[in-house]
Amino acid sequence: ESTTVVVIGAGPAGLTVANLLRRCGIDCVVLERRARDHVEQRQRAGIVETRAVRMFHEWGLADQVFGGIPLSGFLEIRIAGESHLLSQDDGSEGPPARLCPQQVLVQNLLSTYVADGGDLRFEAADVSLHDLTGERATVRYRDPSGAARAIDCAFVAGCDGDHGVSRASIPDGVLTAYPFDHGIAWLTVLADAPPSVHPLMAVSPHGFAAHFARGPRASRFYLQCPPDDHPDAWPDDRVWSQLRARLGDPALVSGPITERELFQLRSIVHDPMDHGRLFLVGDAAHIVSPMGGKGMNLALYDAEVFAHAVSDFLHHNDDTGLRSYSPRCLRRVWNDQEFSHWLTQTLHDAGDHPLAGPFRHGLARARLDRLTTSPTAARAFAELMAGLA
Ligand code: RFL
Repeated sequence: ESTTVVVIGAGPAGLTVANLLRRCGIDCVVLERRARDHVEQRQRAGIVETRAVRMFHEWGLADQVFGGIPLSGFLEIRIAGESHLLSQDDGSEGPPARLCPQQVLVQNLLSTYVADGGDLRFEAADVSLHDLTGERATVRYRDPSGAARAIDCAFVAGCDGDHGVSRASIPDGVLTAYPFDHGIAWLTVLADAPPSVHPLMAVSPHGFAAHFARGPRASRFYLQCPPDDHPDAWPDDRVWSQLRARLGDPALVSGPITERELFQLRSIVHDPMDHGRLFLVGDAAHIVSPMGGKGMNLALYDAEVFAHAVSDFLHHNDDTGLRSYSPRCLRRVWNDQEFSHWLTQTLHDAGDHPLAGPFRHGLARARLDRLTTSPTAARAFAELMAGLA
């Protein structure tokens, strides 16, 4: 069997690559390890940044991929109970960012691709990559009946996340990893509770907390906690009382908690993002700490750069895009890492990050003061949030 591009993984990165390639008339096959139900129910990110919204508009896919409503236009930062509204107006023309839960984006990208006749194979086991530096690459896997299959192709898009097989197929010594650990964990709680009016981030002496909408009736909350903490130490009562204290909102409405997880705030960049015929896209190449909501949006960016590069090569015999894929993506990756790191430090140090100490606490308070009083600082922030800087 033969195709032009094999896409490994059907998350936001893989499904965007697949849809954009089809729009360019390029054949591809998507191989996903999990079942369709699992992929469609995975809840994570919630905001599609302005840049990515406009990208889907340009490709004529906006109507198909967006559920949800446009973002309120404001971000709320609450400091010791006092509210500051930051305008998300970045000064540009065109459609703004959208509240769109990741699973809704994934469901819509998936159904658009399949309705368009796209080839997507779930429960593909033991995927392995071969001949990545040869004339053609080969991808082997087992289909759900257990039969061994092989597809040869011109390119492989490695969209299988941080723990996937794609990056692991690159020989040792080719990539350099740049990891960073913030020394902070977040408890993340998904609840059937009314969403916040605006995306809300709160600084308090009890630690950082945040409240984001996940659709019209659900919310995702985050609570800073020590790296060695455990979700079992957070029964419902403690979650809600800590949220009320940290958000400075004694009247916060609670609801059934549907998910409770703890994860470490860490970041990593792998450089370069390609090897021979393999191109890493999204989380397979980089993880961004969640502050600032850049992880999924970077995946969408990489996907577009890759689709353009393959199209230029196949349709115009121009390999510039393929050769510049990694530096072009990495430039944005480091830009977003910097933003996310800056915001992570600021919002934790300004509250009660045990490692921060009084000097960093003072710096963080000064940054927030600047952000909430200088229109120029607020505008630069809005531009970064929008993905336009
Ligand atoms: P994904 O979504 O992990 O998809 C990878 C896909 O590859 C499949 N796969 C394989 N398939 C075949 N063979 C193999 N060997 C395979 N191994 C894996 C997997 O089953 C899966 O379907 O990566 P992708 O597409 O690069 O997308 C990245 C985003 O999912 C990620 O960056 C975001 O979710 C990060 N993130 C957030 N990003 C934002 O932009 N805004 C947010 O608010 C935000 N909140 C979050 C987040 C991540 C979170 N997690 C994971 C801790 C909140 C949370 C809780």
